[in-house]
Amino acid sequence: MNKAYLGLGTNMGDRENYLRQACEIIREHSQINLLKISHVYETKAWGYTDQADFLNICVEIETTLSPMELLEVCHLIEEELNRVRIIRWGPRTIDVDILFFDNIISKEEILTLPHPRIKERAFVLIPLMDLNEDLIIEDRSISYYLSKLSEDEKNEIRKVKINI
Ligand code: X6L
Ligand code: MG
Ligand code: MG
Repeated sequence: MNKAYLGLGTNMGDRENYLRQACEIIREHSQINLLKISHVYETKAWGYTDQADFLNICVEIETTLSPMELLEVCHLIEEELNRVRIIRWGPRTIDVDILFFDNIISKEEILTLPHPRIKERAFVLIPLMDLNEDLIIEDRSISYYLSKLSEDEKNEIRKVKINI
């Protein structure tokens, strides 16, 4: 069994329900065990900022799938939940990203591990910290990267009382 961390984000329609459905697909997958779900955070949009706020979570899983097979499952979840790509970095029903897969470091364009942009994204770092404070990227802990974020960035992240 390999341990992996996924980041999920949604900012269209019934966001809470999309998170639940995505977790249900993960939970029911015969080759994935869903171990832990972070708190749910409401976050201001990054990248393309003129869009609705997101709900973001991270989950910890163990799996017998390979990284590429897990990536296929992530894409299947996005398809199943009717994700349509119109605007780059635009609104989505669900986005499922592989953040870490064991200790694998990969520079492949199709699947870069750890996820290349975790370090500067509070909407990933904060839910990841709920799951495991000891994760390392480029020889530094995620708590280090979190400490480097500005107060403004952290203020754009709000824990909400939703149970997935
Ligand atoms: C300059 C240029 C600065 C690009 C930042 C940041 C681009 C993040 C894309 C960027 C830049 C992204 C989510 C989101 C997206 C999400 C929240 C992305 C991809 N996904 N905002 N924006 N949560 N809050 O899950 O992350 S689009
Ligand atoms: Mg993403
Ligand atoms: Mg993605």
